[in-house]
Amino acid sequence: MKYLLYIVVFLAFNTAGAQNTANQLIPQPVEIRQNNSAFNLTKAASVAFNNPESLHLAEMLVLRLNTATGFGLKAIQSNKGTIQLNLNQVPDPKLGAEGYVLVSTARGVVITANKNAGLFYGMQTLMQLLPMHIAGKSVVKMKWTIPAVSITDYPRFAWRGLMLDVSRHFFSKQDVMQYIDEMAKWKFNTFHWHLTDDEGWRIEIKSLPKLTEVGAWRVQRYGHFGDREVPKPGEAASEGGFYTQDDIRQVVKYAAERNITIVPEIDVPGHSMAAIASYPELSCKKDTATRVSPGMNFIDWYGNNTFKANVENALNPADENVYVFLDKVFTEVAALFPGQYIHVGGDECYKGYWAENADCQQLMKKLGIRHVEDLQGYFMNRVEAILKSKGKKLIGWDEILDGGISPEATVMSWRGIKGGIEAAKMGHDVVMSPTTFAYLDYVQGDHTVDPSIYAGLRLKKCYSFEPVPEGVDAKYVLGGQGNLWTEQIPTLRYAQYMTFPRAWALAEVYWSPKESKNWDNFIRRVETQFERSDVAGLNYSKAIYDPIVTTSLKSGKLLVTMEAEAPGLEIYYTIDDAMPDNFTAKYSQPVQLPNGPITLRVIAYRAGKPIGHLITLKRDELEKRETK
Ligand code: TNX
Repeated sequence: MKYLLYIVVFLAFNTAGAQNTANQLIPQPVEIRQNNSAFNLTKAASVAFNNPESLHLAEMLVLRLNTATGFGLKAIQSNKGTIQLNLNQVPDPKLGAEGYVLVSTARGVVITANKNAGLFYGMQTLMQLLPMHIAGKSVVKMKWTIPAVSITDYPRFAWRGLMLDVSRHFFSKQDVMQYIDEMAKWKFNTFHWHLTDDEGWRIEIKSLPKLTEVGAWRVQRYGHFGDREVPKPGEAASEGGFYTQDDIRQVVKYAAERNITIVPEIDVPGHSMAAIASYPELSCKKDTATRVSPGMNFIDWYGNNTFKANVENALNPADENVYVFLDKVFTEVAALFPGQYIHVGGDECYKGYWAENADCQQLMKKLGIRHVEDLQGYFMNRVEAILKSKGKKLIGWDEILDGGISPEATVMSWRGIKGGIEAAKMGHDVVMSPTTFAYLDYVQGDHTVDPSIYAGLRLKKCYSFEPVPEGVDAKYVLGGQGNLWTEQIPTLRYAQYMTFPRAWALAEVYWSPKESKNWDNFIRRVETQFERSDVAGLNYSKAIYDPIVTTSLKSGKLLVTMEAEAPGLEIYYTIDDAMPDNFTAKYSQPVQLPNGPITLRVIAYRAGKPIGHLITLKRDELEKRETK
């Protein structure tokens, strides 16, 4: 009883101080005007759609509204309803295929669009306009108020993607659908599904059963991915999984209902150890002892994009059987995915085994190729011909430019934006997903707090991304993507942590007008989305509350700078081996570290309460991060 009273008091307080959700939207709409009233959703409301084609959308909306409100609302086909989903009879050219207009008044909400995709995005905005409890999974008794607004909204780019790597770690069909669901909420429309790599082949190919009988499974290993012990001879492979073709069809349909096109990736000719473990004859050495990599270290990196693979993981470009194999693979892949693109990888292919192979040498002679690197061009052109014969367009990582590729090929720029610039200047369509702004596997906070990986990428850096580089004709930039490689990501919940909030920054970069970009405004909205995510049970990183500690050398002394991405933080620190709190030194300007075996301890506070992680850095670590 006392508990109930508490809830009632809490809710009364909560509605009185209801937040203005119109200021919280991500991505920021093109145009939003707020009027001085509000709509109150009650159980007397109806959800109506004017065109039978939109029935599934109305049903989806009703399901989501009913879950949290318990109102039992129904979807009806009608021109009148409290919440109205209307397809335009005469298309509004400004809105294109994905835009929408949302008008809420005291009487109700009307969403209009040219196509279902636009209605769907209007619905996502509506969900964000409702109080955050709408994202919950059980019924809450409260006042469901929507501020009165007029929104006109449409995307800046047609390609707004996220990539999920399901090879390094396998994610179940349910996980993938949940990931797709989250993407849709932030108006992403392209799901790049990285289905094959050295660590597992994840898509059933009926004409090549060993790809999943063998290639989907690796020996069980624990611990840091990349340092794991190699498979022992005869050791059983029990870890992994794959999607049946029925699974794939189900995911494709689920995505399509959420306006998401799936771009499947079959990564060739490199990154192919799982395929070679299944069919060793596809490689140069044809080593029948080849196993799916369990996350072992088999590549020596020399920097500057040069490396050596100590285990062969590339298909043999001189073997006609390889193209027969690829034809079978792409026949089945093309039939499963209705989208126009198939991603063929092309990245990080080690060609040392090609150079030693007599057939490859002969092929090079025949083609007049001097450098083995250029054999990749030959291979990619053969792959493109296969895709064309299936009615599909080729997209690949920026390495597909090496050795020449037809102008119709689309280039995904990952090694910075250089490849994208070069490709666009050659007249290729490009998708921008550079490591420098869009690699969601990189560490978002301090690498002594968050699990360390190749590099770091802060939220603010993601948000600062401009996908159309100076001097590039915007018409060649289809859009951009965030890439979630999963070497270090074993679960969906951790995948969410790595994806958000950075994917919100990218969602806004790819959707909202360039002119409306405003970090201070964005970071405030991120914090309101944190609250909504807590209600929804969505995981995200709070690295914006962790101090960013950088150092430099000044007259032989180490100077330490501390800042944080979230607004309104106070940073407290110690250098005397005491635990910091809001009574120890408060950071206001760069601190010169005295000599000696010093450890810096830092934590941020807001409104008198600690927030974020305690960061502990010894002198040698501080020296290492010296930026100059
Ligand atoms: C490079 S990006 C790769 C991936 C790794 C990633 C890690 C790309 C085309 N290839 O195989 O997972 O770096 O950040």
